[in-house]
Amino acid sequence: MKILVQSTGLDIVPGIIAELKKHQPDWQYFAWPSDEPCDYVVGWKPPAELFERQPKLKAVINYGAGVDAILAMHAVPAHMPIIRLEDAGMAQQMAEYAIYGVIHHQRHMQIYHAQQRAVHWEQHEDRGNVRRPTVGVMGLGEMGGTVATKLAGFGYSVRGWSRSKHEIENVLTFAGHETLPTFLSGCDVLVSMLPLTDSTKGILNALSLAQLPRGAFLVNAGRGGHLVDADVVAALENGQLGGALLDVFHEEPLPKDHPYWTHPDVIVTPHIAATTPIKDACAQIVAKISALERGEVVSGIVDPNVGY
Ligand code: NDP
Ligand code: OXD
Repeated sequence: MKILVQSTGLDIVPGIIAELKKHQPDWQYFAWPSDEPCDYVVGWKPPAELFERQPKLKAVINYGAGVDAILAMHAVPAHMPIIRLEDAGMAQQMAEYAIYGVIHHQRHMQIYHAQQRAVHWEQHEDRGNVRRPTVGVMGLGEMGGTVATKLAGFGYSVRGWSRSKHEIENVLTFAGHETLPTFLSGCDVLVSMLPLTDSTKGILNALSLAQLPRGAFLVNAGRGGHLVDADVVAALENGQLGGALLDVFHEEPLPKDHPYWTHPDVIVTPHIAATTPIKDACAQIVAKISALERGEVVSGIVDPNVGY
């Protein structure tokens, strides 16, 4: 078996090859660019040239959970399956990221950080009336499903929204676009873990943000394209949004003059909500390729028509 490993932007190819070898020392590995005809490519944003130079490929393994970038490039031939990573150690990180956002909002951490900078001591906890926020999770797949379950386990009142109906213990679930206003109306904290598709692009805009309770907090770890940035900034300015924890952006790195950088109620992180852990990812990649070679059906096959 010959595996081609490619990456755009990050120098992770040697590490991936070393890790794959630990699982399957008998397979042969090639770093892109290579014209050695390979059976599978493990890649992140592979260019069209790769597919022109690799006529024997049977499938592409996307080295990540999100497939919006690979689909937008239109480089993968239509007949070739794209298989994505499922969880692979990312969902737990996502849950940690979401819980951080919820606690930041619930426990007034933005105020206390500002107070510390001003050397000012003042308590804002309302001890007589402790109310935990209701958290809404958009997207109930590998990431969102875990996030919702862990938040519910932590004692939060949790609601979730997805395309098809999900049953998750202790989570109030909603499905479909017609339920979006009802779902949003109960979310003191909104956590988005959606994939970026034609249906979800710009989904968080002036109209949908207005359906949240006033002062709601937004956590976005899906993709920047879910937000209409001007509407988010306006909602922060007029108090409809109480703050935001943002990990993903239309343009990455986030341009230096973007208002998110300096807004007092926004925390910016550089697309680190969940990074792909090489060990888990490579174990999953080897398992998927081995299953494909045995003629088995594998999970995580992307449907290009729906975009995830
Ligand atoms: P999944 O495919 O497992 O889950 C996607 C979820 O979104 C599903 O529940 C799906 O509904 C729902 N969904 C899709 N389209 C719609 C729609 N139009 N309306 C309502 N719900 C919809 O993906 P993952 O959970 O693995 O990953 C989600 C995204 O998280 C990735 O695509 C990526 O963008 C992002 N991500 C970000 C990272 C970061 O570090 N910031 C790291 C990893 C991922 P249904 O269940 O009905 O199909
Ligand atoms: C992913 C990501 O999609 O890192 O895996 O965002």
